[in-house]
Amino acid sequence: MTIDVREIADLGPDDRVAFFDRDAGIEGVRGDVREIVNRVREEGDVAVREFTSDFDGVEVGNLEITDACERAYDDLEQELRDAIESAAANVREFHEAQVPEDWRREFSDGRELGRRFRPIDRVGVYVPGGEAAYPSSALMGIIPAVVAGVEHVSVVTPPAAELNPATLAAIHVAGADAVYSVGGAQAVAALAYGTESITRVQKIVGPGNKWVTAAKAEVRGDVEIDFLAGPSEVVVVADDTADPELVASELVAQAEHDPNASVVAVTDDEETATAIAAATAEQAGERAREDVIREVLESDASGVLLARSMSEAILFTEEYAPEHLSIVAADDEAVLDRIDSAGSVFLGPETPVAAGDYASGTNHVLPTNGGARVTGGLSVETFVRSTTVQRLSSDGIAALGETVTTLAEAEGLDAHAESVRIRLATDREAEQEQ
Ligand code: HSO
Ligand code: ZN
Repeated sequence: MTIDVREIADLGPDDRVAFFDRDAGIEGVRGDVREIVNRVREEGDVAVREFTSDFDGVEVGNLEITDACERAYDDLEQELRDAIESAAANVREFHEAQVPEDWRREFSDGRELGRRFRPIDRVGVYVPGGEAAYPSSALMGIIPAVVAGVEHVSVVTPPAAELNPATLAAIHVAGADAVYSVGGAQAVAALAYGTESITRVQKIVGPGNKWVTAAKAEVRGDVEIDFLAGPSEVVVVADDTADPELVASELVAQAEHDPNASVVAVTDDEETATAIAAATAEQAGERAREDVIREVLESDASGVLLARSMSEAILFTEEYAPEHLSIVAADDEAVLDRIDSAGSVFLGPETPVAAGDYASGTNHVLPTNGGARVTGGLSVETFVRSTTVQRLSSDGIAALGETVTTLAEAEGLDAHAESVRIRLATDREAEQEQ
């Protein structure tokens, strides 16, 4: 295959839509998903079993498979077990560093204010199965919840004639409390509303296919969700110092996930652009998942872009708001300084996205389709709620009194105003004297 280098300046409106409105493809299944969700909500386990039989072709006995995860761990080959343990340790360490601390401080004029953080009680984590059965995603979804101190972490993962033992083992290592063999929209509905065997949770997180994502959109409101995560994306920003082979390896790597993945390299150097395009085409042909990769590289939403300057490359990237951003440039920190919207950033030639996908410690469950403009990926904060706490001294309420009463009266809420006046020392003394 050959890959064309396109100039950013020449992109037409349709090209821009392809790059900037990356659709998760969920709209087309919303209707079907609504029916599944409603049936599970009304009929519980009966509906879950029926959909599992229809969609997964499996007659599940016991829905709960928590013990099977431990057995899978015990039976797993040593090398894979060590890799899971060592990735889990790094993910745990990075997320432990995020645990927010309660604080209380004296502000001016007698106001003591602070924040307190407490974990959510019950959360559900969707762990994909089937072709995209990723043990790494089990670690990324479950560990932050466990580190946050969530009391009960439920996991759902699609059934199969033979479940992926590494995924089950990773679920065990990550520390899930209960694991259920159910996938798709029916799994999301079961977590959202509860069934006879599956306890209802307060928040559902984790990536899945479009049925799972559409189901998360459907139950949102009745239950919290993290965000709607679609197919993988990467933007590599490169200057003339970048090694085209390394840049190409990043594009090809994320392209192998899914035919709907989006992979883009953007550079201000024509020679680099041409070399990246050639190396990408060549590497694509050498990978086992060549067909998937080819489909991605042939789509309008992927490719190699030539910018007239690094500024233009940076503006493109900011507008794109990629899930993964790799920066391979002489002054990568200066490039990073000018970009605000990216899920996870990888700096320098020695930092492949795959490191974060698996084992460096950062989370790989990240916002796609421009979600990085408004949110980050899964973290400990996903699983905690904050409470504000305050105490006013008598000076504090005295200093604040007039501001509050004036605003309360402007809103026509005189009981609010009175609740302040009743506390004002002067008023109270005056009353006592009467
Ligand atoms: N790049 C994917 C995560 C993943 N990669 C799992 C390999 N396994 C989405 O961030
Ligand atoms: Zn990946």
